[in-house]
Amino acid sequence: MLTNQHNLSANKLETLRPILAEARSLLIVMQDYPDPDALASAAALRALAHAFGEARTSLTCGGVIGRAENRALADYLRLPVRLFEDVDRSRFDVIALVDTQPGTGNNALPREISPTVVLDHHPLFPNTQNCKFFDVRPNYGATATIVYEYLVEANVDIDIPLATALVYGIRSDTHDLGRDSSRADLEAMSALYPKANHRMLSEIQTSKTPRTYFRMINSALQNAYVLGDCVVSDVGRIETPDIVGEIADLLLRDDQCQWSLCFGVFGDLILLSLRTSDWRTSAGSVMRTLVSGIGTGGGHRMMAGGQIRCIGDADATEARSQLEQRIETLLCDMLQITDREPRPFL
Ligand SMILES: [Mn+2]
Repeated sequence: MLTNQHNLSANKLETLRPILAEARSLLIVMQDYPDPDALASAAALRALAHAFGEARTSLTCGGVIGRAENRALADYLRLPVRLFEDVDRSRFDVIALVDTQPGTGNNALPREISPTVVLDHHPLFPNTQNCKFFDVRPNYGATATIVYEYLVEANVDIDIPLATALVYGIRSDTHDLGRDSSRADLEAMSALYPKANHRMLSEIQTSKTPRTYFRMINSALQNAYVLGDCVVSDVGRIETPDIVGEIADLLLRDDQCQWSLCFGVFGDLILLSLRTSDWRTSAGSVMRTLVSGIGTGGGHRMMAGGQIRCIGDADATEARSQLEQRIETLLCDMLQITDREPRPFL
């Protein structure tokens, strides 16, 4: 039996309970390219809704589940994730956003639609405050931890697959509790870990991945260059957006740099992923400045993401390199990098 960690006020649960209990149908919307935290949070919210009432539940996203690990997780959970545009949203009486918020630019919910429920751990967006129910805790390392607390407070049984997903979601968003995590994440992990399927955790983490993945890593490394203590790479056109974050994570492991920035082109978007191991400056606030006026973005202290919609052809290298140079100049200004001559990484 899991014990209540007292992080969640009973009041919050009692506000959410009737919303889920009275819902006939629940549409859960994740980010366009859901990560393990989003998948686990959506599965957990579905479990909560099913414990409270009889809502018919659909899980949706605007894109695809990209990374092989994330697909393996969704398969293990038997999560039917549908494309948002294939669902008639007027047929749902409750819409919930998990691990994202209305108007952030990374989910498919049209801006004019206000969801009923928002559960997230990114900084609070202004639109969210107009929603009927929202619980946004930027100090938490994972949305999965927030939803976990609701399950515990409501005494809902957490089965092995769900415990496994929550563990994987928390682990992946916090890099094994080492990055942007809180005491609550540790408490959730401590309670859930013994219940998780450890063989499955290992299988998900080492799932088979197509050869294109290795080509992408190869070109990211070949193209990388160094500005001050920041390593930068443009991976060009990508098949799934998650790769920019993965490459930024990989490049941050360089023992001579405290920052990493990765660009990628997806559809008509230029995606950015920023990571830091420097505690003095927040990656999230740097990212907000980088995309200010030209795109959307944000994040946490050590990791952040952003996106810029291209007016012209995103593949046109000339326009893209101008944009990237503008961003690099801003980055150098903020990080007080004086030597702005790019040096090859390898
Ligand atoms: Mn998350």
